[in-house]
Amino acid sequence: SELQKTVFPSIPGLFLYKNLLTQEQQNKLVDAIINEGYFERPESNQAMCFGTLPPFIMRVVDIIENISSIFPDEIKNRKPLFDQSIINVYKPGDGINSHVDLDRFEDGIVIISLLSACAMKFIPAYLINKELGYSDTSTATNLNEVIPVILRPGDVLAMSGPARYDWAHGIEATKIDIVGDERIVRKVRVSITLRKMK
Ligand code: AKG
Repeated sequence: SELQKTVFPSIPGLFLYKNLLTQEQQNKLVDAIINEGYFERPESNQAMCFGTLPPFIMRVVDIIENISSIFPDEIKNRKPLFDQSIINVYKPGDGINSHVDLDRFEDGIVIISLLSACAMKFIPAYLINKELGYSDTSTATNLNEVIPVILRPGDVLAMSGPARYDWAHGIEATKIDIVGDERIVRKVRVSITLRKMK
């Protein structure tokens, strides 16, 4: 299948690769995550790995490594490309506050979406720092500088440069996202965030 890359003119360094993972690849990832037992307790919604990432994640890293210009060369050529992963599980209505990823992580971050679509909202980072504090994205929805990015199962989002440092990203705590004339009823969503520690 042909690789589809969506760019966002106002957010340099933000690339969305729609449907990068086939349904089978997505199913294998979800099965592996369940089999690892990370989420056996109903209250657990986050699992972190450091160092050598598990084989089921490395299979996706292999796919990502083959995408040319996903990151600038100096990021793309580092070894390893990623040494930390966070798996997040969101029930319908769950979100994540708008944030810029911590400085302890290198530039060049990837988010893999599984099982459900959602809208991730990008807002200029200075709004978070200077005006909102660490606020939830619903506050930012009133601002006209919000850029919604619909993430669907199998999509891979890449952030580097301005997308990583100058824009904050978050997911509103809502069961339904409205983006233009699209209405997304959220199901359980799993994401895998890949980063490299400094
Ligand atoms: C983070 O873990 O820092 C995220 O931004 C995760 C975003 C997502 O789950 O899609």
